[in-house]
Amino acid sequence: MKPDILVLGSMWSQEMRDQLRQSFACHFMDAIPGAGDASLETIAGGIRAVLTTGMIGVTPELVASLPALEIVSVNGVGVDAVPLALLADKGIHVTNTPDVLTDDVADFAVTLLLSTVRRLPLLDRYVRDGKWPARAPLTHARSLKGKVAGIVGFGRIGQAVAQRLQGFGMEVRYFQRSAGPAPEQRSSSLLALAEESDMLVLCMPGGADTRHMIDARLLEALGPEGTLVNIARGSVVDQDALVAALRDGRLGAAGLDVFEDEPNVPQALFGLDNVVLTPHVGSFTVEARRAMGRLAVANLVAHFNGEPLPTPVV
Ligand code: 8YV
Repeated sequence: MKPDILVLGSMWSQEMRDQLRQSFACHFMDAIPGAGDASLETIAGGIRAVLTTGMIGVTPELVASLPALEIVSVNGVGVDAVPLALLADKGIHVTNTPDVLTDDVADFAVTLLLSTVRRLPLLDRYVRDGKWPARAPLTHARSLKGKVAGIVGFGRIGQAVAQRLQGFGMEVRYFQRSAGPAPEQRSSSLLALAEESDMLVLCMPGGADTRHMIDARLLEALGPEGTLVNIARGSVVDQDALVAALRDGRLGAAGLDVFEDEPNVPQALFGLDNVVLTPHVGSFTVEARRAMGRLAVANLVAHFNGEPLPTPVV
């Protein structure tokens, strides 16, 4: 008999759904069902695995309602939406999809940085709105070469971003709490990094440990000429402080792919020309999403075959 699995999220392609159905009895739900949801109650007792997205994760309530749960497979590298300690306590495995998305996410971080400093959306609007023939004034953008890029979180993605930015002639420094590679590039503190950097790229994991790590003081240190790029999680930035700093010109510019309450984005950002906004799409390529999906399924298949998990979260 195929194991019963709960598949959360609306982003699964037909290819993925067909592949999943070959090995599992699938119960698809767009989001985590609310308490007392009848459609979950009828199947909850038999669910042995949850396949979920990085953003949806699972809640402690959902875990409590699934007595036969053995494994949670996250289709994403970030596991901040998953109660890891609770799952470990219960002996429930957790897997994610590292590596296969690193290059595309790093490419996107650079795309967002360049779009922000070169103000690509503004220039596109300039042409579409017919301002070019009218010779409407435009101010010069800024270059990357010779500037300091500060990377917060120097894991796989942070290092891939650093490599790319070095290729643009930037000096790279980083900060993370734990020791990392290239100790000579590590700033003594996050505040020091913000003070030393022209552009700050956020690549750290989300979750309680990093919540609001980028606060008003940090933004102030980055300053009116500084640029912030966030491809990590909305939670790592104090969003109200960010909006205020951008609005008042205390922070130069920001490229934001992630937000505190997705898909809701503060209206106050919509009218600002020094901001580029994208809808959490760092890994949103055909190639990365296909590889992520396959790895997320491979983890489930390995578990039910009694084989080692390809990418357990440790
Ligand atoms: C996705 C992500 O948005 O990997 C992550 O942690 O944030 C993204 O790749 C998401 O996980 C897709 O399910």
